Amino acid sequence: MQKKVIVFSQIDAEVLQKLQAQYQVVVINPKIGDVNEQIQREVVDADGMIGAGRLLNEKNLATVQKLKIISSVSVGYDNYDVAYLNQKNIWLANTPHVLTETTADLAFTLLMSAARKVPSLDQWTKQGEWKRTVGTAEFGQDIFGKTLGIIGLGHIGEAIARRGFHGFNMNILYHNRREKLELAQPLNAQYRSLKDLLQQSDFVIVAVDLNAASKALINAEAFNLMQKHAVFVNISRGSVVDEQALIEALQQRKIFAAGLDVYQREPLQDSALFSLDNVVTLPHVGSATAETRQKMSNLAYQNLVDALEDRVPRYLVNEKFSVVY
Ligand code: 8YV
Repeated sequence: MQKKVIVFSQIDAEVLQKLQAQYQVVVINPKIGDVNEQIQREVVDADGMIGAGRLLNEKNLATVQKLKIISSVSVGYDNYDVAYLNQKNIWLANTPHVLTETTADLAFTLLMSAARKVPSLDQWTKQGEWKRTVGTAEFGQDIFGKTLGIIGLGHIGEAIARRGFHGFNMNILYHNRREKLELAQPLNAQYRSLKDLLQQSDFVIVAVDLNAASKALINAEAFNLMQKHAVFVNISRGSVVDEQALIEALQQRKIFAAGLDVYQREPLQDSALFSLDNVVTLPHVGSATAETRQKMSNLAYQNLVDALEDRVPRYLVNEKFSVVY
């Protein structure tokens, strides 16, 4: 009997076609009704699921009978109740490595855009406001040779450090669950406590995964430790930051600017961030290039097929209990 696969978000068209040629495929469509109701209905006799960006837990997976694998087209897996999946013997696979460099590029895009006021000065120019030589109001922050503090030195954090060290001659500080002495020599990366990193960095980039230890890690106290000329960048998960504390720090000019790709609630709507001229807001596009998303979809496809064909997928989250970022 043909196995059943649920596609619960948009995936690469070629991958979708390959799945449709191999399995009975049901695509969850937000336009025809409540997504959770569709998932609850279709998951009963499903063998596998593939997609990203949706909460999957006891609320919509309670009716599963034979679900073997959830293949996430993402490296982060905070959308999934891993303990519940373990309880139901459901594998969870992710797509590490293929998005590392693209996401690090985006982190530096946000760093440079925020440091040099790119969005607000672009609008200022386009609105015809450039009627005089630029002055201190238009000045940004130097980047070359400055101190970059990275919170979370996983694969993405390390790629960010490489860009800072080799590309901008930056002094690299990092805070991580463990010291990475192997990076001390090639990147002159120096471990710091979170407090020291925040106080000593000209630029702070958050690249941790979201878990119980990192939730609201960057709060009002953290922003009070940062320097007034400092630029803050978050490409991890919105809930790692107390967003209201960040808004207040920006409103009170406790830091120079911020560059954000993730938010406590997504999509970002009706936010106080929209009225601020010292924040760059992007719509969770860290891995959003055609080439990278195709690589992620292909990897997620392979993880799914391996599981459905009784092979152990290469990138399992819950079998190895390791975070691969
Ligand atoms: C995903 C991401 O594409 O991989 C991750 O963890 O955050 C992005 O690269 C996004 O989560 C999909 O919704």
